[in-house]
Amino acid sequence: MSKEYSVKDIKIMEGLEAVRMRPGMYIGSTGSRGLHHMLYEIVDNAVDEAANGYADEVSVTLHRDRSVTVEDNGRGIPVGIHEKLGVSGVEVVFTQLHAGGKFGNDSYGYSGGLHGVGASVVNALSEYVDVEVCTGGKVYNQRFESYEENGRIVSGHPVAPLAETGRTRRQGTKVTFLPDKRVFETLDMNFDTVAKRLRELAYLNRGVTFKLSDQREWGNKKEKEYCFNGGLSDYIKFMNKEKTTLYDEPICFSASKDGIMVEVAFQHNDGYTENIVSYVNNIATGEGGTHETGFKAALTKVMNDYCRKIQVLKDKDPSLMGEDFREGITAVVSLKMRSVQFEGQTKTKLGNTEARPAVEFAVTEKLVPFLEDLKNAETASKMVEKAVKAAKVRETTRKAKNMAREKSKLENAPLVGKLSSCTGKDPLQNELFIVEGDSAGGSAKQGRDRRFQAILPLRGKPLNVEKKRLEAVLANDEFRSIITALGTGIGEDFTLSTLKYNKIIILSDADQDGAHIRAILLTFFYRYMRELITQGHVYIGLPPLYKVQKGDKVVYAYDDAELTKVTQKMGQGYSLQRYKGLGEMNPSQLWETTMNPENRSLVCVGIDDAAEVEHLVTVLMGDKVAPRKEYISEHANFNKVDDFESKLQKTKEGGQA
Ligand code: 28F
Repeated sequence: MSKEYSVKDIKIMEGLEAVRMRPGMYIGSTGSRGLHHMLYEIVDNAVDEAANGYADEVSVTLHRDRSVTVEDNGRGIPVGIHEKLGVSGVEVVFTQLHAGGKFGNDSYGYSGGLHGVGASVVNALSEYVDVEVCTGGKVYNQRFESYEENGRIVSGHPVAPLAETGRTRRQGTKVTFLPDKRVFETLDMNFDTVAKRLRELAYLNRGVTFKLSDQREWGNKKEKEYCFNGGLSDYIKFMNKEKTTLYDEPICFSASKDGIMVEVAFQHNDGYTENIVSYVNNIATGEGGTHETGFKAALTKVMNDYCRKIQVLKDKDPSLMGEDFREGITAVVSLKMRSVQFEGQTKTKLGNTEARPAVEFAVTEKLVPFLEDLKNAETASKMVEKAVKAAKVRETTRKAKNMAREKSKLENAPLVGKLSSCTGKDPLQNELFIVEGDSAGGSAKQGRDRRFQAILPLRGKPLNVEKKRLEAVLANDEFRSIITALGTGIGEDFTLSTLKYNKIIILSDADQDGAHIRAILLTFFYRYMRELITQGHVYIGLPPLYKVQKGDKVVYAYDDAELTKVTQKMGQGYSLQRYKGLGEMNPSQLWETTMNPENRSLVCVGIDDAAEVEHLVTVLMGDKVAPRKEYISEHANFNKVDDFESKLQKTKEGGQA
């Protein structure tokens, strides 16, 4: 189907060609994460319409043929003809490559509804896109297709101009698209992943209803619906659900300054760690940035001023530290603003300097009157009391930390004695295996490549640090040897710059104890060295579960599914060994199956959904037994890695999520 392309058409197509040539530039990857970004681009446009107050419902449907439908009940994409481009607003949104592409030059316009930022990217990477707009009592449709024509790929080309196809009283936009199998490694959206993102959007956009329907399996239709009229306050309640909170209602407020809308909610629990999650335009800023800095600075200032005002702090007393006011805090900071600069390793750090004063303004304007309002006296005094206690313990912990640091320096040898370090000195090459048990530790020491692989055997279970203060952690030998071996310091002193190993690989048995040790180690890293996880340094080693032997042919299987394949291929007359623990393998087997980078498989631990991980750590590691029993009875699956870590985003080494 060829026709003369006008100069305008060629310019538009060149734009979409650019997307198809380098999809990773626009949606991050062509693996599972990139596929989900396709959906999120369209959902974001519907959310824009809702965030601007014109829609209150967004629905997502996953179809059998792997196409996806997103629908909102907003005003509908404009159907009028764009005066300069001579095509409808719908065609503009789906064929014009907006400069603001989130994954292009990482600026993203907001609130005033710079819609359709990513719609053209989705169009370029889809086999087809069907758009239906209901507005002004009429239904309009337009279809875009990507196809190959004499070796050339045409991307996202309108089959025909926007056409009026019926009448209706409804209004809104409905987009159905089929991601192009020539671009994506998988077309399988993950229901839980999508559901979690929609739940997060529901918390961030109060009062908007998000629906998800999975129609891919006959007879196994799954539905989810989220709507939180409490918005961020409900989000805080979700994250604090299993915790003992110091006051019943989260403190929440919002304010705008210089065109930046700031929303904040927080609530203290009786724990000792801080958990602050932040967003810009509904995008999680896992690496923090100027908005988080503003929140921390303003909270510290407002709370210290308040402590002085009520004479808890005398003039001669030093101010409390920010970390004292943040001990036990669960907080969410959500900004809506234009032309965002994302920075950092994974482009999830907010760089705009103007965001800091905007957040400081919101906290100062709203928290000061809150504290002074006598109806909040109980809450205010709980916050002050918690901070004063934290400051006292900090003082003693500082001494304990210094002592521990001195001790670890002084006793470096015996402490590190447990550690079999490697000869190589390049942190980027080096790997530290934290191995459960002395016998496995012994095999790992003998089997490893000592040029770049260090071994730290753990004797028994380390301390569960959830609900423990820092000095208890520092007093625990196992963690002291890990802290010393890694070289990063801990908590507030943590710095990645002195990390001695690029990969920290947890090797534990594939049984309940192994899973528990893994969970304890991950809790420790999550609580006191979180950047090790967010920067992708923490891995879980996967030892084989089975050894299948026939004659001198030996094949290892890493899970039940693989065992079936291996035994089918092996045919009759094979012998089967089920490994109960790492200690059953001799050094060369352990090396071959689990440590040799050539053929081992590792799971990289990441945090895809901070709120979910926060919630899980509390449920599984906290001191309340009932919710843990309930969760485990629902989810336990101790044969595989999928238990506690399953909520942490996992990617195979060198593979996709
Ligand atoms: C299922 C996905 O994409 N919803 C959208 C709108 C509404 C407007 C709009 C969108 C042209 C280029 C500005 C309507 N009336 N859901 C969606 N709803 N885009 S996308 O305008 C796009 C303009 O950018 C809209 C008045 N103003 C804006």
